[in-house]
Amino acid sequence: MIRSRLCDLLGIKYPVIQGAMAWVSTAELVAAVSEAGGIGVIGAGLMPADLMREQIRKAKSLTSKPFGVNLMLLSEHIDQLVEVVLDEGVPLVTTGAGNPGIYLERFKAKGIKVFPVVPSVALAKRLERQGVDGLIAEGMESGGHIGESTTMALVPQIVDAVEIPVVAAGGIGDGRGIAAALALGADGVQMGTRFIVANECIVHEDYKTAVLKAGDRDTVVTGRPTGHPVRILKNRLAKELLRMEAEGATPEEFERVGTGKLRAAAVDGDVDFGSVMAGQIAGLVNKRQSAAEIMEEIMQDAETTLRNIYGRVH
Ligand code: TUI
Repeated sequence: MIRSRLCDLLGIKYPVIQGAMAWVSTAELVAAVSEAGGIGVIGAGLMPADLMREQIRKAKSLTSKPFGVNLMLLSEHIDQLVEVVLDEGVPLVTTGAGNPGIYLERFKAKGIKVFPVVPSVALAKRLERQGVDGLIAEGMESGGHIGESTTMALVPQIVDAVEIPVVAAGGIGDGRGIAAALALGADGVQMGTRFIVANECIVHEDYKTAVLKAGDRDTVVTGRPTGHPVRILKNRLAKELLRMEAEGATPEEFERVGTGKLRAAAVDGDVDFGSVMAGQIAGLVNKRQSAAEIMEEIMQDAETTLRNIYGRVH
C-alpha cells in the first residue's frame, strides 16, 4: 500500500487531497472523499463567511474523518473567512491565488495544518521559511486559476528546494499520474477534475456531462492579460473571452463578462455561457463513480503501475 509522511501528518489512509473547487467541492463531496481515505477540501471561492461556516458544520456532520478548507486569497471576504476557519477549527487549510503568509501564525496557534498552492520555487521557499506544513505544487494543466509552469517541470524543482512535504497537482487523474508524481519526488497528489463527476458531487449534471465528454484539447486558458489566467472548457464563453483578448479588452470588460459565470455553470448548468473550469486531464475522465470507487481504483492502479515499472527495469 502506498503511504507517505503526508498520510501521517494529516491522519489519512491515502496521500490524495481532493482539489478544492468553488461551487463544486461542497460538504457532500468533501465528506465522501475523506470517508474514502483521502482528504476532501471545501472550496470557499468567493462565498461569504456564514455560508462557509454552514459548509464546515455540514461536513463535520457527514464525517468524523479529517477534511480541509481552501481559502481563495483574492476573495473580498478573506478576513472573515479566516476568522470562521479559526473559530470552527478544521484539520487542514489550503490556499490559492496568493501568499497566505500574514495568516500563518494564527492557523499554527490553533494546530491547523497549512498547505498553500504555489506556482513557483521562490514562493515555495519563502513559505517554508515562514513555517507552512506542506506545499501543493500546481502545474498549468490544472483547471481554474493557474501559474505558468507545467507539473512535470515544477514538482521536482520544488521538491529539491524544500524539506517539507510536497503535493503534486495539475494533470493528475489516475493511478499512472500518482505513480508519476511519486517518481518526481512528491509525497502525494491533489486531484480535482476527476472528482467533479463523483456521484456525491452536487455540481449540475450538465457540468458533469461536459467534463465526461471533453477530449484532450477541449480546455483553453482565458484571462491571461488580466494577470489571472483561468483554464476552462472551450465553450461560447471561452470563445468570447479569447475574442476580447485578441481585441485588447480592458480588465474591467473582462470582469463584466466573467463575473458570476462559475456559479452559472456549476449551479444553473449553463455550460454554454458559464465558466466550466476543468483541467487538461478532463479528456481522461470518462465514467461516473462514487468517491470511494475512484479512490480504490486510482490507488490500486498506482501500485500496479509502480510494480510494472519496477519489473521493466530489472
Ligand atoms: O486558486 C487556484 N485555482 C482557482 S481559484 C479560482 S476562483 C478565481 N476567481 C477570480 C479570479 C481568479 C480565480 C479558480 N481556480 N489554484 C491555486 C493557485 N494558486 N494557482 C495559482 C496560484 C497562485 C498564484 C500566485 C498562488 C500564489 C501566487 O502568488 C503570487 C504571490 O503573491 O507571490
